[in-house]
Order: sequence, then C-alpha cells, then structure tokens
Amino acid sequence: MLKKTTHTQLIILIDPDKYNPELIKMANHCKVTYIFVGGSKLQSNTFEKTIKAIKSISKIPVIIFPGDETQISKQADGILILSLISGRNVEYLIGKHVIAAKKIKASKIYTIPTGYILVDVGHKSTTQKVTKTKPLSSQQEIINTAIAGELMGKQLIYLEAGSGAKKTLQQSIIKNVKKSINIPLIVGGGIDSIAKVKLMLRCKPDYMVIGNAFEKKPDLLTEITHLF
Ligand code: 1GP
Repeated sequence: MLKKTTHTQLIILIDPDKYNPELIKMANHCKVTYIFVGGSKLQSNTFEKTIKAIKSISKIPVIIFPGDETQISKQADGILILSLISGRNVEYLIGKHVIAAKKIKASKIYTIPTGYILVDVGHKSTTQKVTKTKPLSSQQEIINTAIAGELMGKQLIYLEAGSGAKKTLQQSIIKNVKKSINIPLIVGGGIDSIAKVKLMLRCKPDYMVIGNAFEKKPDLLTEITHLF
C-alpha cells in the first residue's frame, strides 16, 4: 500500500464533518487510488460513521490521515502513523503516538510510518496552529528533513502546504525532495484548480492529495481525472 509509482496517483481527502457521498460515487468512476479520512478539528463524532459510509458505497481503499490520536477505526484499510518531523514539538513526534499505540496495535490496522513535513507557503495553517510548530522554509532543510525521515525508517514522506493553502508547494521543492529519497512522496495543500493540478503533476510526486477543493466543487474531480 502506498508504494512508489510510475505516474502520480490521486488521493481524495475527506473531512468527516463535510462528508458528501456524491463525491465518493464520482470517485468510483474516476482515477482515485485512495481515500484519506481525517481532520484536525473535528466538530462532531462522525469519524467512524463516515468511514463505514464510504466503505458501504466504494471499494477504493480508505486510509486514516489522523488529525488527532482518537481517529482510529478498524473499518479502515490502513492508517498513516504521522510524525511531524518538520516540527520540534515532542507531542507530535512521539507523545500522541504513545497515547494511541495500544489501540492501534489491538485494531490490527495496516500502519504506514509517515514523515510529515509542514512547508511554509506564506500563511499560518491549521496544522501550524494546532501543533504549535514552525513550518520549514529553507529548501535545503526540507530536503535534509525528508532524508532524515527516510533514514529513520519512515515509509512515506508527506510534504504539506497546509489545508486550504492559497499557494501550493514550490515546484523545485517537490522535484528536489523526490530526487533525494527512495520512498514514496505525497504532496498536498491548496491544490484547487486544473492549473495547479497540472503544475503539481510536472513535479512527478508519487501521490497528490486534494481535500478542500472537492468539498467546494466536486465536479473538479471529473474535470481532472483524465490528467492521471
Ligand atoms: C491537507 O494536504 C491536505 O492536509 C489537502 O489539502 O484540503 O487544501 O486540498 P487541501
């Protein structure tokens, strides 16, 4: 699951508070490789219900992209074990993991150790606020952090511009990180138009995550599917 790819694969991110079954029905007919489920500030207790609802109408594998340590469900096909390696807040490097460890192990969910790197694209993201960490802005530091993540045994590097970011990641950052690691690379944050999807595709990440844009405009999915 989530291996290196020969061409970029599309992942849709579902925030359980904004779940729209129509989007999943569309995804069933489009080139969507995975469905991520999670959110950093869930208002309602809809996490598990949303995963069940998705599984009842789609065969696309569901992976938990946990916004906090409570977002664990046996219904999912896998879970990203996120370590916020761009930050220096121990809670998000190991603390939350210790709290969730027993439950995750008992659930027997497929786990994917992930080096999560928050990149500065010029605005304060929710992740930055919630985790009280600084995003990285130096390209060399971003590359070194991704390499360190690989050396620490992460199976995936997730370069994050922040949910709903106005600007996406710089192309040179994606290209250079991709060249520097031998594990799959996911990019996400602020990809909300056909033009931005095309720009990101030029950098050839293994996976591209889109969340907000599909909540606002589900039809974007049918408009971009031919690009994947
Ligand atoms: C957020 O990278 C994901 O964690 C997706 O971001 O919602 O802006 O697409 P968007």
